Amino acid sequence: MRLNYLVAIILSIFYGTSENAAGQSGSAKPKPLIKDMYTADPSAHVFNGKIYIYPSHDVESNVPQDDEGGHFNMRDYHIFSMDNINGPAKDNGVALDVKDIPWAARQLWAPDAAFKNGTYYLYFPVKDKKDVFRIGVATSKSPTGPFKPEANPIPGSYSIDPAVFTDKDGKAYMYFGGIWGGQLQRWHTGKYNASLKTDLGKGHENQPALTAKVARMKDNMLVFDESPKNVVILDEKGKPLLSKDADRRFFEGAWMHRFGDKYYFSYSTGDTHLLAYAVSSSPYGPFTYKGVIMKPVSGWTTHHSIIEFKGKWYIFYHDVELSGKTHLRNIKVRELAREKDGSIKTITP
Ligand code: FUB
Repeated sequence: MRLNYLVAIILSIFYGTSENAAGQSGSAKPKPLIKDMYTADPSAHVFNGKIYIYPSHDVESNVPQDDEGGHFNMRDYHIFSMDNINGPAKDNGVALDVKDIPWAARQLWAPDAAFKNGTYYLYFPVKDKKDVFRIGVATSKSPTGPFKPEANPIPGSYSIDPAVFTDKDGKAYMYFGGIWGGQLQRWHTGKYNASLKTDLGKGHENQPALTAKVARMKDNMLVFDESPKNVVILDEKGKPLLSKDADRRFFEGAWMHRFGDKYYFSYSTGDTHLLAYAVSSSPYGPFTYKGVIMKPVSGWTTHHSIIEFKGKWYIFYHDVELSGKTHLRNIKVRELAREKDGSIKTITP
């Protein structure tokens, strides 16, 4: 028996069918990328030919589960790097701690990152001292930090889940927002209303759904260059999705990628647990709903990012394989497949 064949058999006894570190090849199921801590909401980027993952760092803090997500009580970020999609994912230590953000109080939720003019930017949602989610920014000369936060949140920012997309012309846009615990509904009239706990409530089911927001960033990447605008998603008849359309309307976890000359806005439908997408010829939309990227994973939340790496497309996401608990998640990656027309094939995790 040849030696490499023998090695393959031994490996398959330990690891199942032949697969890489991320568990992607053949019929193998993707495996958690990180096993020694809980990680979620992975925003992946390719910087200098390497993959960097900016996830939430889930911890057990014994806060009971509620509709506002109090049980997601995260305190710091670790950034992971991978030389290739097969891993391993290297932990680069604490990149930012809530205690070092002067205006922040609690709950460091899903972050994202960007690079411009020799500086890396880490964008993060966190509740301020009045328990209102704002979006902050921190800078570093290294993609893995440590990051130094600005003294105040981004002026005019609110809600959660920033995703910063830089277009081919160098213009960068922040997509953000999340309903329920993400507080987007509280800003519905432009003024904060703490009594709106989840969606807009009864009577709004037949109204256009709340939308994510988008704002172009100034060249310094620290502030918005315009007032945030609505990311409108239309149905097949050209009508905005309605609040009651829970299988298709935006909930949280925005992501933007460009494929050819089209802009793909993808997001979580929250309480219906789908990752869905909509397409436009402008980064501002309006977007037309196209379908489901991923069916529900184990755990309540579903949150993703999409990158191109060495000519292939990948989706980073999370589930709760390691813990079985909604607030203690683990990130994974798998390849994203498309039809010839660019539409995304639905993944059943
Ligand atoms: O991780 C906390 C929150 O859960 C995120 O901000 C949401 O997108 C959801 O994944």
